[in-house]
Amino acid sequence: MSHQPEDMNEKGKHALVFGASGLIGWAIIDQLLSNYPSPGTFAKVTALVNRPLDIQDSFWPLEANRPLNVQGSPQQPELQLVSGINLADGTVQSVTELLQTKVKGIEHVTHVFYFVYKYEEKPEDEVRVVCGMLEHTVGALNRLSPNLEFLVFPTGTKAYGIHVPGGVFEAPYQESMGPLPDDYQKTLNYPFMRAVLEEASAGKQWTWCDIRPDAVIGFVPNGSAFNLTAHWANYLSLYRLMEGADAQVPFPGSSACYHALYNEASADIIGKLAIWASLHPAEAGGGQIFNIADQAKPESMKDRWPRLAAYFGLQGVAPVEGKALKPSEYINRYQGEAGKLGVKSSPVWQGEFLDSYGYYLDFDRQLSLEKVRQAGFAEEMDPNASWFRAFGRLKEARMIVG
Ligand SMILES: NC(=O)c1ccc[n+]([C@@H]2O[C@H](COP(=O)([O-])OP(=O)(O)OC[C@H]3O[C@@H](n4cnc5c(N)ncnc54)[C@H](OP(=O)(O)O)[C@@H]3O)[C@@H](O)[C@H]2O)c1
Ligand SMILES: *[C@@H]1O[C@H](CO)[C@@H](O)[C@H](O)[C@H]1NC(C)=O
Ligand SMILES: *[C@@H]1O[C@H](CO)[C@@H](O)[C@H](O)[C@H]1NC(C)=O
Ligand SMILES: CC(=O)N[C@H]1CO[C@H](CO)[C@@H](O)[C@@H]1O
Repeated sequence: MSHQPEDMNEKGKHALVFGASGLIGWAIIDQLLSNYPSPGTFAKVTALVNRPLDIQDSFWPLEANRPLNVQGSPQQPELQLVSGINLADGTVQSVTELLQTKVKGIEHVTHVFYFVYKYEEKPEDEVRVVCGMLEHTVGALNRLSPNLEFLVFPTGTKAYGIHVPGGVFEAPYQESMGPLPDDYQKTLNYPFMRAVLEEASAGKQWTWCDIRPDAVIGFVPNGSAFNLTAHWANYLSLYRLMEGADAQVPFPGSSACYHALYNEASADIIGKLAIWASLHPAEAGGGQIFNIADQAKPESMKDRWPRLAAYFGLQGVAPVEGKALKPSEYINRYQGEAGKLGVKSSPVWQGEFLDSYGYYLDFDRQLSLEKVRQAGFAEEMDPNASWFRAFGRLKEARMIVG
């Protein structure tokens, strides 16, 4: 009995998260360190990032990090943070060497969460880069991690053509819908990524699934990600600073977008589903796709915007077409003021693109959650609270005024 702790550590589950500094990857580490789904499920968690990240700047819940207790059941999995995992421009051989050199215990990895994304201007370049990184990674894992049981990766609602003007399918979107018309289908990374995983897992001991959210609500430690939450938080906090308490802030978009139904996913619910799925290979494996959202019930920006504005002490109102500055224009004009108050200047990458969010998604696009519910994952979260949680984290990290 007294040797149990070490043994358990060797035999316990070891989660490896690629893209741990990203919107979703960050939340997977957060959930694992918060002992989801239960204390002791994972013995080790390894967070892999590309650009250097200091553990002090990670905002992960580390205060509870205590040694193993006498029963050998960890209070919190042991965390290993590894920077400099650049998967671009590699080969199976180079990624194998990189992981072998830098990741302690790579041979004991049991669960992989692959949440890497790299934007390229040309879609055909992006398909090549994104698929190359995945292919080299799973090739390396096939050599290094004989105990691998499950791999989770994300796709998105582009698979249902939300970027095609007017939409393609009728909501609620179901996993069985697709493919898109040819011109659009060939610019998607997802089918190519699925093909990579099908081939790499064939005849192997591990299986995989694909989880599919619409817009993700979440937080990243330095605010540089391509993401709507941080963009709107920047906008609303500056607006409050410049226009004062209770000022009216029109929804930055069109009336049709304001009324369109949708259901967003917090990075937290995506993290929970990813972990749940990885622990249920019989129910969730075999390359299945699962839609995910905070709640099955769709809402609209008419429900959401007043609540988001109220968080910043503003009155969110219906759009006033053609009059207001777009969020990124407003931010560019007034950011200097925030700087004077000592707020970190971290403009959201591709803010101009994120402005279009309120203008082009003018049709109902809610996801059906029937399939994931049938598989056995029933958790829901309050989407209003998810936005507030992400705003709170941005405040704590002093990325927005407040
Ligand atoms: N965000 C959404 O609204 C949304 C919606 C639906 C689906 N998705 C899908 O979810 C996936 C992850 O998205 P996300 O929003 O979490 O992405 P993200 O916030 O942009 O994070 C991307 C992650 O990939 C890492 N990365 C970038 N280049 C890398 C490289 N060369 N080598 C290794 N790692 C690299 C980044 O690490 P560094 O920071 O260290 O560079 C970061 O951790 C994407 O496939 C995306 O399509 C996202
Ligand atoms: C934050 O973003 C800057 C600019 O892109 C980058 O140099 C830095 O490495 C990033 N840090 C983290 C922790 O992602
Ligand atoms: C979020 O807040 C809005 C506005 O108060 C409300 O209409 C909506 O029902 C809330 N959503 C949930 C899930 O409570
Ligand atoms: C709503 C929105 O545009 N979200 C973006 C957040 O970031 C990811 C990539 O990291 C984009 O794919 C999403 O479109």
